[in-house]
Amino acid sequence: MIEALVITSCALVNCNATVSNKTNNVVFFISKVKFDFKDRIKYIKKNCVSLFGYLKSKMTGTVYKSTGSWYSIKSQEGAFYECRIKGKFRIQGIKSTNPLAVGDRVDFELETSNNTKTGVITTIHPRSNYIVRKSVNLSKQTHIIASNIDQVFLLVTIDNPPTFTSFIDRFLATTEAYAVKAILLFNKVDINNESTQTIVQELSALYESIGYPCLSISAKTGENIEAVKTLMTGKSSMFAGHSGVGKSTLLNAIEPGLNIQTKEISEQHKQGQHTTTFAEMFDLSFDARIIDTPGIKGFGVVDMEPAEVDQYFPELFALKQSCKFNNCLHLHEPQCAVKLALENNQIAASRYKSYTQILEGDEEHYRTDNYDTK
Ligand SMILES: Nc1nc2c(ncn2[C@@H]2O[C@H](COP(=O)(O)OP(=O)(O)OP(=O)(O)O)[C@@H](O)[C@H]2O)c(=O)[nH]1
Ligand SMILES: [Mg+2]
Ligand SMILES: [Zn+2]
Repeated sequence: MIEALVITSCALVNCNATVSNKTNNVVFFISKVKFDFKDRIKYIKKNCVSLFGYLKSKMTGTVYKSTGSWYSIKSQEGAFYECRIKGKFRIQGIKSTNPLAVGDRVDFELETSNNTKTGVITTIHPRSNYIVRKSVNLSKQTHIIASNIDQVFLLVTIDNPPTFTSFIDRFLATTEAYAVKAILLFNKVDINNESTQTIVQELSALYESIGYPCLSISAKTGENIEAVKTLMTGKSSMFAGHSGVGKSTLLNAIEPGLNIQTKEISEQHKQGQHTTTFAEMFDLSFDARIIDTPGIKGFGVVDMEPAEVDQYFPELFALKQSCKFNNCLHLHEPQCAVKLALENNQIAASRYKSYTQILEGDEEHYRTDNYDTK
């Protein structure tokens, strides 16, 4: 008889059957077991095979793509698996049309049927942040565009298609609310004329002054693409913006091997054609991850109380402490520092207008607005 130290799992010692049910809590301990040599080898073999088989089938990964009920998940080891959610799967506190979003970290278990390995997602890890879009139609449903991102690039074009300040401001208010860093990329500068170039300059000056970095780029000619790559390095980013602003074209310019589908904007409507239909994450060759997203039409702001909206307009919020009333909404209150700054052209009329539109829940008219950077 030999006294041996065997590393095993308590669940395995008791009964193998319990392991498959008890998915999460494998407790390791070192037990003193007395065996003769042969039994010991058998015991170790049997238990190690089951233990490693069990551990192997339980994996952690990141959602790279979601197409309806299937999710492409990249495991920590770098392999892709098609996975689905079994049964009811709800995340507390979020009512969204999609329970899982690109960027989510999940645990999943592998199953083999008909010689193909697919996964069943069992757990979602807490999100560090996420970007939500609320539909502006009657349903008012919310959709999580992406999660666990370091920064979002909002692509803006002036008239091919037009991106208005009300849309930009709604988007930026959401990034503020969800604590995601935002950068503005004014794309298609190669086709700017004098007047659209002036608008780009004015908008850049405005948003830079508030604290949002701005870059003028051309995905077509490559202008400033290296600068975008520098900002992306070492980070997980997302490209957002209306359909047709050039999100996928920019991604192809950054990483030509990807060959993502792009399409001309419609001549007649000057709108994109919703070419990208699912958000998808890509690993790039220079230590960066990017999520390409479908074009956003309207952008409803999610669940903001009137009293908190000014928190998501940094330059307005900075003035709030000088307002006479500490619960000032900056509408008709006396001695309001925001209104005073507006009269003195210290804050932009377009920003104040976007603020009041959000405050009043006006989600119908903001898309028809024109540029007004004064
Ligand atoms: N002139 C010019 N055209 C560009 C530029 N970037 C993109 N485009 C064109 O704009 C059109 C739309 O580009 P996409 O990359 O498909 O736009 P998208 O933002 O991915 O659109 P969705 O997938 O529908 O959301 C294509 O015809 C591109 O060639 C640019 O910098 N300059
Ligand atoms: Mg696209
Ligand atoms: Zn005020």
